[in-house]
Amino acid sequence: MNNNFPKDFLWGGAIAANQAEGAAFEDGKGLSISDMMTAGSINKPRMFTLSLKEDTYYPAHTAIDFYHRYKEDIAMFAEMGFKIFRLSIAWSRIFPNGDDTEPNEAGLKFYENVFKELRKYDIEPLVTLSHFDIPMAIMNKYNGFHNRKTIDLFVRYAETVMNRYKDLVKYWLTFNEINVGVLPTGNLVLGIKPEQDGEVFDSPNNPDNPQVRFQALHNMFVASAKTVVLGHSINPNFLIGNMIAHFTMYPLTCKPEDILLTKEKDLMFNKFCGDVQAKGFYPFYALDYFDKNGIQIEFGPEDEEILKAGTVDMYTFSYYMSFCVSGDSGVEMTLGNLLGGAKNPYLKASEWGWQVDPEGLAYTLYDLYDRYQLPLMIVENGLGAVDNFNEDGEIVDDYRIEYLIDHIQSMNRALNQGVNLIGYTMWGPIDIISGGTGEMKKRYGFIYVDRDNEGNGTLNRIKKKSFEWYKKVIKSNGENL
Ligand code: P53
Repeated sequence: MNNNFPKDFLWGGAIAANQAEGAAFEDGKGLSISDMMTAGSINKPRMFTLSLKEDTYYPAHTAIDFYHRYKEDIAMFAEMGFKIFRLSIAWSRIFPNGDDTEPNEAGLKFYENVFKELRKYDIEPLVTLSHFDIPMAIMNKYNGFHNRKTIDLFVRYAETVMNRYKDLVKYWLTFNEINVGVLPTGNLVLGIKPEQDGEVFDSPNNPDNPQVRFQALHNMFVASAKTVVLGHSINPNFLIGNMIAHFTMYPLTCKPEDILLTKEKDLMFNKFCGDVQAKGFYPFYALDYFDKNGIQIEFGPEDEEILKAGTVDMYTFSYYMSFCVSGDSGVEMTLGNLLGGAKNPYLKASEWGWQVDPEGLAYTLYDLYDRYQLPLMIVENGLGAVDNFNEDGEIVDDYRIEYLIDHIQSMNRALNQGVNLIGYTMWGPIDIISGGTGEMKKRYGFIYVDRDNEGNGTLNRIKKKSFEWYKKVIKSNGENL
Protein backbone atom coordinates (compact mmCIF):
# COMPACT_ATOMS: atom_id res chain seq x y z
CA MET A 1 0.00 0.00 0.00
CA ASN A 2 1.13 3.57 -0.68
CA ASN A 3 2.42 5.68 2.12
CA ASN A 4 -0.53 7.73 3.38
CA PHE A 5 1.08 9.60 6.26
CA PRO A 6 0.47 13.34 5.86
CA LYS A 7 3.51 15.61 5.63
CA ASP A 8 2.98 17.14 9.04
CA PHE A 9 2.21 13.87 10.85
CA LEU A 10 3.25 14.08 14.50
CA TRP A 11 5.64 11.20 15.23
CA GLY A 12 6.90 10.82 18.76
CA GLY A 13 6.76 9.13 22.12
CA ALA A 14 4.96 9.39 25.46
CA ILE A 15 5.80 9.15 29.15
CA ALA A 16 4.16 10.16 32.43
CA ALA A 17 5.66 12.14 35.31
CA ASN A 18 5.21 9.47 37.96
CA GLN A 19 6.79 6.76 35.84
CA ALA A 20 9.81 8.77 34.73
CA GLU A 21 10.72 11.81 36.83
CA GLY A 22 11.59 10.45 40.25
CA ALA A 23 12.76 13.31 42.53
CA ALA A 24 9.59 12.68 44.48
CA PHE A 25 10.67 14.86 47.40
CA GLU A 26 12.59 17.55 45.57
CA ASP A 27 11.96 21.25 45.10
CA GLY A 28 8.84 21.28 47.23
CA LYS A 29 6.90 18.48 45.50
CA GLY A 30 4.05 17.00 47.50
CA LEU A 31 3.20 13.30 47.53
CA SER A 32 0.79 11.94 44.95
CA ILE A 33 -1.12 8.68 44.87
CA SER A 34 1.49 7.14 42.58
CA ASP A 35 4.19 7.78 45.20
CA MET A 36 2.32 5.38 47.47
CA MET A 37 2.41 2.40 45.11
CA THR A 38 4.83 -0.45 45.67
CA ALA A 39 6.49 -2.62 43.03
CA GLY A 40 4.73 -5.76 41.88
CA SER A 41 5.05 -8.15 38.96
CA ILE A 42 2.88 -10.17 36.63
CA ASN A 43 1.75 -12.36 39.51
CA LYS A 44 2.31 -10.05 42.45
CA PRO A 45 -0.09 -7.10 42.68
CA ARG A 46 1.15 -3.56 43.34
CA MET A 47 0.03 -2.31 46.72
CA PHE A 48 -1.19 1.15 47.67
CA THR A 49 -0.26 2.31 51.17
CA LEU A 50 -1.93 5.29 52.82
CA SER A 51 1.36 6.39 54.34
CA LEU A 52 4.92 5.59 53.32
CA LYS A 53 6.27 2.46 54.95
CA GLU A 54 9.88 1.98 55.90
CA ASP A 55 11.88 -0.71 54.13
CA THR A 56 9.44 -0.63 51.25
CA TYR A 57 10.44 0.17 47.70
CA TYR A 58 8.28 2.74 45.94
CA PRO A 59 9.48 2.85 42.32
CA ALA A 60 8.09 6.32 41.54
CA HIS A 61 10.40 7.97 44.09
CA THR A 62 13.38 7.62 41.77
CA ALA A 63 11.85 6.20 38.59
CA ILE A 64 14.39 6.82 35.80
CA ASP A 65 15.46 10.21 37.17
CA PHE A 66 14.08 12.12 34.18
CA TYR A 67 13.88 15.10 36.55
CA HIS A 68 17.67 15.46 36.42
CA ARG A 69 18.40 13.82 33.08
CA TYR A 70 15.76 15.37 30.84
CA LYS A 71 18.30 17.21 28.70
CA GLU A 72 20.17 14.05 27.84
CA ASP A 73 16.88 12.21 27.19
CA ILE A 74 15.36 14.93 25.04
CA ALA A 75 18.56 15.12 23.00
CA MET A 76 18.10 11.44 22.19
CA PHE A 77 14.44 11.95 21.24
CA ALA A 78 15.57 14.77 18.98
CA GLU A 79 18.17 12.49 17.43
CA MET A 80 15.35 10.09 16.52
CA GLY A 81 13.59 13.02 14.91
CA PHE A 82 10.60 13.33 17.27
CA LYS A 83 8.03 15.91 16.19
CA ILE A 84 6.03 15.58 19.41
CA PHE A 85 6.69 14.37 22.93
CA ARG A 86 3.92 13.52 25.36
CA LEU A 87 4.65 14.02 29.04
CA SER A 88 2.59 14.88 32.08
CA ILE A 89 2.86 17.59 34.69
CA ALA A 90 2.87 16.31 38.26
CA TRP A 91 0.03 18.30 39.85
CA SER A 92 1.71 17.86 43.26
CA ARG A 93 4.81 19.72 42.03
CA ILE A 94 2.65 22.76 41.32
CA PHE A 95 0.22 22.56 44.25
CA PRO A 96 1.94 20.30 46.82
CA ASN A 97 -0.95 20.58 49.27
CA GLY A 98 -3.66 20.68 46.66
CA ASP A 99 -5.15 23.92 47.95
CA ASP A 100 -2.05 26.12 48.42
CA THR A 101 -2.64 29.84 47.98
CA GLU A 102 0.36 30.17 45.64
CA PRO A 103 1.75 27.66 43.15
CA ASN A 104 5.22 26.25 43.78
CA GLU A 105 7.60 28.23 41.58
CA ALA A 106 10.29 25.52 41.56
CA GLY A 107 7.81 23.08 40.05
CA LEU A 108 6.66 25.60 37.43
CA LYS A 109 10.28 26.38 36.55
CA PHE A 110 11.12 22.71 36.03
CA TYR A 111 8.45 22.23 33.34
CA GLU A 112 9.30 25.56 31.75
CA ASN A 113 12.86 24.29 31.35
CA VAL A 114 11.66 21.00 29.90
CA PHE A 115 9.32 22.68 27.39
CA LYS A 116 12.07 25.10 26.32
CA GLU A 117 14.43 22.20 25.85
CA LEU A 118 11.86 20.50 23.61
CA ARG A 119 11.27 23.71 21.63
CA LYS A 120 15.01 23.99 21.06
CA TYR A 121 14.65 20.90 18.86
CA ASP A 122 11.26 21.89 17.41
CA ILE A 123 9.54 19.13 19.36
CA GLU A 124 5.92 19.95 20.27
CA PRO A 125 5.11 19.09 23.87
CA LEU A 126 1.82 17.23 24.38
CA VAL A 127 0.94 17.72 28.01
CA THR A 128 -1.29 15.48 30.12
CA LEU A 129 -2.54 17.48 33.09
CA SER A 130 -3.28 14.47 35.25
CA HIS A 131 -1.77 11.05 34.69
CA PHE A 132 -2.79 8.80 37.61
CA ASP A 133 -1.16 11.09 40.16
CA ILE A 134 -3.73 13.05 42.13
CA PRO A 135 -2.02 14.77 45.09
CA MET A 136 -2.31 12.77 48.31
CA ALA A 137 -3.35 15.95 50.07
CA ILE A 138 -6.46 16.08 47.87
CA MET A 139 -7.24 12.43 48.53
CA ASN A 140 -6.81 12.96 52.28
CA LYS A 141 -8.66 16.26 52.61
CA TYR A 142 -11.38 15.96 50.00
CA ASN A 143 -11.68 12.30 49.03
CA GLY A 144 -10.46 13.22 45.56
CA PHE A 145 -12.99 13.92 42.86
CA HIS A 146 -15.87 12.71 44.96
CA ASN A 147 -15.87 16.24 46.38
CA ARG A 148 -16.83 19.08 44.04
CA LYS A 149 -14.17 21.21 45.68
CA THR A 150 -11.63 19.14 43.73
CA ILE A 151 -13.13 20.43 40.47
CA ASP A 152 -12.09 23.95 41.50
CA LEU A 153 -8.66 22.80 42.66
CA PHE A 154 -8.04 21.07 39.36
CA VAL A 155 -9.26 23.99 37.27
CA ARG A 156 -7.05 26.34 39.25
CA TYR A 157 -4.08 24.07 38.63
CA ALA A 158 -4.93 23.85 34.92
CA GLU A 159 -5.31 27.62 34.72
CA THR A 160 -1.94 28.13 36.39
CA VAL A 161 -0.02 25.90 34.01
CA MET A 162 -1.95 26.83 30.86
CA ASN A 163 -1.28 30.48 31.54
CA ARG A 164 2.35 29.96 32.35
CA TYR A 165 3.02 27.81 29.26
CA LYS A 166 0.60 29.38 26.80
CA ASP A 167 3.39 30.14 24.33
CA LEU A 168 5.31 26.92 24.87
CA VAL A 169 2.59 24.27 24.74
CA LYS A 170 -0.19 23.93 22.20
CA TYR A 171 -1.42 20.34 22.72
CA TRP A 172 -3.08 19.41 26.02
CA LEU A 173 -4.88 16.39 27.45
CA THR A 174 -7.01 16.62 30.56
CA PHE A 175 -7.13 13.21 32.30
CA ASN A 176 -5.19 10.13 31.30
CA GLU A 177 -7.35 7.08 30.56
CA ILE A 178 -10.34 8.64 32.28
CA ASN A 179 -12.45 5.55 31.56
CA VAL A 180 -10.45 3.52 34.08
CA GLY A 181 -12.93 5.20 36.44
CA VAL A 182 -15.71 3.10 34.93
CA LEU A 183 -14.12 -0.03 36.43
CA PRO A 184 -14.66 -1.17 40.02
CA THR A 185 -10.84 -1.06 40.21
CA GLY A 186 -10.71 2.61 39.22
CA ASN A 187 -11.25 4.23 42.63
CA LEU A 188 -7.65 5.31 43.20
CA VAL A 189 -7.28 7.19 39.94
CA LEU A 190 -10.35 9.22 40.90
CA GLY A 191 -8.62 10.05 44.17
CA ILE A 192 -11.18 8.17 46.27
CA LYS A 193 -9.54 7.34 49.57
CA PRO A 194 -9.45 3.66 50.46
CA GLU A 195 -10.21 2.69 54.04
CA GLN A 196 -6.97 0.78 54.35
CA ASP A 197 -3.87 -0.31 52.46
CA GLY A 198 -4.59 -2.73 49.66
CA GLU A 199 -3.98 -3.72 46.08
CA VAL A 200 -3.84 -0.91 43.52
CA PHE A 201 -6.24 -2.78 41.24
CA ASP A 202 -8.97 -5.04 42.52
CA SER A 203 -8.48 -4.63 46.22
CA PRO A 204 -10.53 -7.02 48.34
CA ASN A 205 -9.70 -4.82 51.37
CA ASN A 206 -11.52 -1.89 49.92
CA PRO A 207 -14.89 -2.70 48.44
CA ASP A 208 -16.06 -0.57 45.53
CA ASN A 209 -19.00 1.82 45.91
CA PRO A 210 -20.30 2.52 42.38
CA GLN A 211 -22.42 5.44 43.59
CA VAL A 212 -19.33 7.23 44.93
CA ARG A 213 -17.17 6.23 41.98
CA PHE A 214 -19.54 7.42 39.26
CA GLN A 215 -20.18 10.68 41.10
CA ALA A 216 -16.42 11.22 41.22
CA LEU A 217 -16.18 10.42 37.52
CA HIS A 218 -18.92 12.95 36.82
CA ASN A 219 -17.00 15.61 38.74
CA MET A 220 -13.95 14.72 36.69
CA PHE A 221 -15.94 15.23 33.47
CA VAL A 222 -16.97 18.65 34.72
CA ALA A 223 -13.36 19.52 35.60
CA SER A 224 -12.26 18.38 32.16
CA ALA A 225 -14.93 20.39 30.35
CA LYS A 226 -14.22 23.52 32.38
CA THR A 227 -10.56 23.14 31.51
CA VAL A 228 -11.34 22.96 27.80
CA VAL A 229 -13.35 26.20 27.96
CA LEU A 230 -10.71 27.90 30.06
CA GLY A 231 -7.87 26.71 27.83
CA HIS A 232 -9.52 28.21 24.75
CA SER A 233 -9.88 31.53 26.53
CA ILE A 234 -6.18 31.49 27.46
CA ASN A 235 -5.06 30.63 23.94
CA PRO A 236 -7.56 30.01 21.13
CA ASN A 237 -4.90 27.96 19.32
CA PHE A 238 -4.75 25.30 22.00
CA LEU A 239 -5.81 21.84 20.90
CA ILE A 240 -7.25 20.11 23.94
CA GLY A 241 -8.10 16.44 23.98
CA ASN A 242 -9.49 13.69 26.16
CA MET A 243 -7.68 10.39 26.63
CA ILE A 244 -9.33 7.00 26.65
CA ALA A 245 -7.90 3.54 27.36
CA HIS A 246 -9.33 1.70 24.38
CA PHE A 247 -9.58 -2.04 24.95
CA THR A 248 -10.88 -3.20 21.61
CA MET A 249 -13.48 -5.96 21.94
CA TYR A 250 -14.72 -8.62 19.55
CA PRO A 251 -17.44 -11.22 20.03
CA LEU A 252 -15.80 -14.61 20.69
CA THR A 253 -18.30 -16.28 18.36
CA CYS A 254 -21.00 -15.13 15.94
CA LYS A 255 -23.63 -16.21 18.43
CA PRO A 256 -25.97 -13.20 18.66
CA GLU A 257 -25.70 -13.20 22.46
CA ASP A 258 -21.90 -12.76 22.22
CA ILE A 259 -22.32 -9.96 19.70
CA LEU A 260 -24.85 -8.09 21.79
CA LEU A 261 -22.80 -8.49 24.94
CA THR A 262 -19.72 -7.17 23.14
CA LYS A 263 -21.65 -4.11 22.01
CA GLU A 264 -22.90 -3.39 25.51
CA LYS A 265 -19.45 -3.78 27.08
CA ASP A 266 -17.79 -1.71 24.39
CA LEU A 267 -20.26 1.12 24.88
CA MET A 268 -19.94 1.28 28.64
CA PHE A 269 -16.17 0.85 28.85
CA ASN A 270 -14.75 2.27 25.62
CA LYS A 271 -17.34 4.80 24.51
CA PHE A 272 -19.09 6.26 27.58
CA CYS A 273 -16.40 8.75 28.69
CA GLY A 274 -15.49 9.71 25.14
CA ASP A 275 -19.14 10.35 24.36
CA VAL A 276 -19.48 12.70 27.33
CA GLN A 277 -16.24 14.50 26.51
CA ALA A 278 -16.64 14.70 22.73
CA LYS A 279 -20.42 15.09 22.41
CA GLY A 280 -21.09 16.93 25.64
CA PHE A 281 -23.85 14.86 27.22
CA TYR A 282 -24.48 11.53 28.90
CA PRO A 283 -25.35 8.79 26.39
CA PHE A 284 -28.59 6.80 26.74
CA TYR A 285 -26.87 3.51 27.65
CA ALA A 286 -25.03 5.13 30.57
CA LEU A 287 -28.28 6.53 31.93
CA ASP A 288 -29.76 3.07 31.61
CA TYR A 289 -26.74 1.57 33.40
CA PHE A 290 -27.18 4.01 36.29
CA ASP A 291 -30.87 3.19 36.43
CA LYS A 292 -30.30 -0.52 36.59
CA ASN A 293 -27.56 -0.18 39.20
CA GLY A 294 -29.33 2.31 41.44
CA ILE A 295 -26.77 5.04 40.78
CA GLN A 296 -27.85 8.67 40.99
CA ILE A 297 -25.54 11.32 39.66
CA GLU A 298 -25.88 14.70 41.27
CA PHE A 299 -25.45 17.48 38.70
CA GLY A 300 -24.40 20.96 39.79
CA PRO A 301 -26.71 23.74 38.52
CA GLU A 302 -24.49 24.47 35.51
CA ASP A 303 -23.00 21.06 34.81
CA GLU A 304 -25.15 20.30 31.81
CA GLU A 305 -24.11 23.57 30.16
CA ILE A 306 -20.47 23.07 31.07
CA LEU A 307 -20.34 19.59 29.59
CA LYS A 308 -21.86 20.93 26.38
CA ALA A 309 -19.52 23.91 26.17
CA GLY A 310 -16.36 21.99 27.03
CA THR A 311 -16.22 19.33 24.35
CA VAL A 312 -12.75 18.37 23.22
CA ASP A 313 -10.93 19.45 20.05
CA MET A 314 -9.33 16.09 19.48
CA TYR A 315 -9.86 12.55 20.65
CA THR A 316 -6.83 10.64 21.88
CA PHE A 317 -6.48 7.10 23.14
CA SER A 318 -4.14 4.31 24.15
CA TYR A 319 -4.17 1.09 22.19
CA TYR A 320 -2.25 -1.98 23.29
CA MET A 321 -4.47 -5.00 22.70
CA SER A 322 -7.84 -6.48 21.99
CA PHE A 323 -9.76 -9.33 23.53
CA CYS A 324 -12.96 -11.25 23.04
CA VAL A 325 -16.27 -11.18 24.85
CA SER A 326 -18.35 -14.25 25.48
CA GLY A 327 -21.61 -14.99 27.25
CA ASP A 328 -20.32 -18.42 28.24
CA SER A 329 -18.48 -18.90 31.46
CA GLY A 330 -15.62 -21.33 31.28
CA VAL A 331 -13.97 -19.89 28.17
CA GLU A 332 -10.23 -19.36 28.32
CA MET A 333 -9.27 -15.88 29.53
CA THR A 334 -6.31 -13.59 28.84
CA LEU A 335 -4.11 -12.09 31.53
CA GLY A 336 -3.99 -8.32 31.85
CA ASN A 337 -3.82 -6.29 35.02
CA LEU A 338 -6.78 -4.01 34.53
CA LEU A 339 -9.37 -5.60 32.37
CA GLY A 340 -9.22 -8.96 30.70
CA GLY A 341 -11.42 -10.91 28.38
CA ALA A 342 -11.73 -14.15 26.49
CA LYS A 343 -8.70 -15.36 24.60
CA ASN A 344 -8.67 -14.81 20.85
CA PRO A 345 -7.41 -18.02 19.21
CA TYR A 346 -5.94 -16.03 16.31
CA LEU A 347 -3.72 -13.74 18.38
CA LYS A 348 -0.41 -14.11 20.19
CA ALA A 349 0.15 -12.39 23.50
CA SER A 350 3.05 -10.47 25.02
CA GLU A 351 4.99 -11.86 27.97
CA TRP A 352 2.49 -10.03 30.18
CA GLY A 353 -0.48 -11.66 28.48
CA TRP A 354 -1.57 -8.65 26.42
CA GLN A 355 -2.88 -9.89 23.07
CA VAL A 356 -1.11 -8.28 20.15
CA ASP A 357 -3.57 -7.18 17.47
CA PRO A 358 -2.30 -4.71 14.85
CA GLU A 359 -5.41 -5.02 12.64
CA GLY A 360 -7.42 -4.08 15.70
CA LEU A 361 -5.83 -0.65 15.56
CA ALA A 362 -7.25 0.13 12.10
CA TYR A 363 -10.57 -1.32 13.23
CA THR A 364 -10.52 0.98 16.24
CA LEU A 365 -9.55 4.02 14.17
CA TYR A 366 -12.51 3.45 11.81
CA ASP A 367 -14.82 2.99 14.75
CA LEU A 368 -13.68 6.15 16.56
CA TYR A 369 -13.48 8.40 13.52
CA ASP A 370 -16.90 7.29 12.37
CA ARG A 371 -18.31 8.04 15.82
CA TYR A 372 -16.65 11.40 16.57
CA GLN A 373 -15.30 12.92 13.34
CA LEU A 374 -12.60 14.59 15.36
CA PRO A 375 -8.85 14.59 14.74
CA LEU A 376 -7.48 11.45 16.38
CA MET A 377 -4.17 10.81 18.03
CA ILE A 378 -2.79 7.51 19.28
CA VAL A 379 -1.00 8.64 22.41
CA GLU A 380 0.09 5.23 23.70
CA ASN A 381 0.98 2.02 21.87
CA GLY A 382 3.89 -0.34 22.23
CA LEU A 383 5.23 -3.63 23.45
CA GLY A 384 6.33 -4.21 27.03
CA ALA A 385 8.98 -6.92 26.90
CA VAL A 386 12.03 -8.28 28.70
CA ASP A 387 15.18 -7.06 26.96
CA ASN A 388 18.50 -8.91 27.18
CA PHE A 389 21.97 -7.90 26.03
CA ASN A 390 23.73 -10.22 23.57
CA GLU A 391 27.47 -11.07 23.71
CA ASP A 392 28.28 -7.85 21.89
CA GLY A 393 26.54 -5.84 24.56
CA GLU A 394 23.61 -4.92 22.33
CA ILE A 395 19.87 -5.24 22.64
CA VAL A 396 18.51 -6.57 19.39
CA ASP A 397 14.81 -5.94 19.96
CA ASP A 398 13.42 -7.21 16.67
CA TYR A 399 10.21 -8.27 18.48
CA ARG A 400 9.56 -4.62 19.35
CA ILE A 401 10.35 -3.42 15.84
CA GLU A 402 7.99 -6.03 14.43
CA TYR A 403 5.18 -4.98 16.80
CA LEU A 404 5.57 -1.34 15.83
CA ILE A 405 5.86 -2.02 12.08
CA ASP A 406 2.59 -3.95 12.16
CA HIS A 407 0.80 -1.18 14.04
CA ILE A 408 2.19 1.56 11.81
CA GLN A 409 1.01 -0.38 8.75
CA SER A 410 -2.40 -0.57 10.31
CA MET A 411 -2.38 3.22 10.84
CA ASN A 412 -1.41 3.63 7.20
CA ARG A 413 -4.38 1.50 6.19
CA ALA A 414 -6.75 3.66 8.22
CA LEU A 415 -5.21 6.84 6.78
CA ASN A 416 -5.78 5.39 3.34
CA GLN A 417 -9.48 5.10 4.16
CA GLY A 418 -9.59 8.77 5.10
CA VAL A 419 -9.33 8.64 8.88
CA ASN A 420 -8.00 11.94 10.24
CA LEU A 421 -5.16 10.60 12.36
CA ILE A 422 -2.79 13.43 13.25
CA GLY A 423 -0.16 11.81 15.44
CA TYR A 424 1.36 8.81 17.12
CA THR A 425 3.25 8.86 20.40
CA MET A 426 4.42 5.35 21.15
CA TRP A 427 4.50 4.51 24.84
CA GLY A 428 7.77 4.66 26.72
CA PRO A 429 10.38 5.63 24.07
CA ILE A 430 12.79 5.37 26.97
CA ASP A 431 12.28 2.54 29.50
CA ILE A 432 10.19 3.69 32.46
CA ILE A 433 8.41 2.17 35.45
CA SER A 434 5.43 0.05 34.43
CA GLY A 435 2.14 1.61 35.48
CA GLY A 436 0.36 -1.67 35.96
CA THR A 437 3.01 -3.65 37.80
CA GLY A 438 5.61 -1.12 38.94
CA GLU A 439 8.34 -3.15 37.29
CA MET A 440 11.35 -1.89 35.35
CA LYS A 441 11.61 -5.25 33.62
CA LYS A 442 8.55 -4.53 31.47
CA ARG A 443 10.36 -2.33 28.96
CA TYR A 444 8.89 -0.40 26.04
CA GLY A 445 11.81 1.79 25.02
CA PHE A 446 14.10 2.49 22.11
CA ILE A 447 16.46 3.53 24.88
CA TYR A 448 17.43 1.09 27.62
CA VAL A 449 17.75 2.38 31.18
CA ASP A 450 20.09 0.51 33.49
CA ARG A 451 17.86 -0.07 36.46
CA ASP A 452 16.15 -3.19 37.80
CA ASN A 453 12.94 -4.09 39.62
CA GLU A 454 14.54 -3.52 43.02
CA GLY A 455 15.96 -0.12 42.13
CA ASN A 456 19.57 -1.14 41.48
CA GLY A 457 21.58 0.11 38.49
CA THR A 458 23.50 3.10 37.15
CA LEU A 459 20.50 4.69 35.36
CA ASN A 460 22.72 4.92 32.27
CA ARG A 461 20.94 5.21 28.93
CA ILE A 462 21.81 2.76 26.13
CA LYS A 463 20.34 2.71 22.61
CA LYS A 464 18.60 -0.48 21.51
CA LYS A 465 18.46 -1.65 17.90
CA SER A 466 14.99 -0.10 17.59
CA PHE A 467 16.48 3.38 18.14
CA GLU A 468 17.98 3.57 14.64
CA TRP A 469 14.89 1.88 13.23
CA TYR A 470 12.48 4.53 14.61
CA LYS A 471 14.79 7.29 13.42
CA LYS A 472 14.56 5.86 9.91
CA VAL A 473 10.76 5.58 10.14
CA ILE A 474 10.35 9.22 11.13
CA LYS A 475 12.87 10.43 8.58
CA SER A 476 10.96 8.69 5.79
CA ASN A 477 7.61 9.77 7.29
CA GLY A 478 6.47 6.18 7.71
CA GLU A 479 7.58 5.01 4.29
CA ASN A 480 10.66 3.07 5.28
CA LEU A 481 9.62 0.54 7.92
P1 P53 B 1 2.07 -0.92 31.78
C1 P53 B 1 -3.43 -1.13 32.34
C2 P53 B 1 -3.71 -1.72 31.13
C3 P53 B 1 -3.55 -0.98 29.96
C4 P53 B 1 -3.10 0.31 30.00
O1 P53 B 1 0.94 -0.18 30.97
C5 P53 B 1 -2.83 0.89 31.21
C6 P53 B 1 -3.01 0.17 32.38
C7 P53 B 1 -2.75 0.77 33.69
O2 P53 B 1 -1.43 0.58 34.00
O3 P53 B 1 -2.40 2.15 31.31
C8 P53 B 1 -1.59 2.80 30.39
O4 P53 B 1 3.04 0.10 32.21
C9 P53 B 1 -1.12 3.99 31.16
C10 P53 B 1 0.36 4.05 31.34
C11 P53 B 1 0.94 2.66 31.41
C12 P53 B 1 0.67 2.01 30.07
O5 P53 B 1 -0.70 1.91 29.85
O6 P53 B 1 1.36 -1.58 32.92
O7 P53 B 1 -1.61 5.22 30.68
O8 P53 B 1 0.63 4.83 32.47
O9 P53 B 1 2.31 2.64 31.69
C13 P53 B 1 1.28 0.64 29.91
O10 P53 B 1 2.69 -1.91 30.83
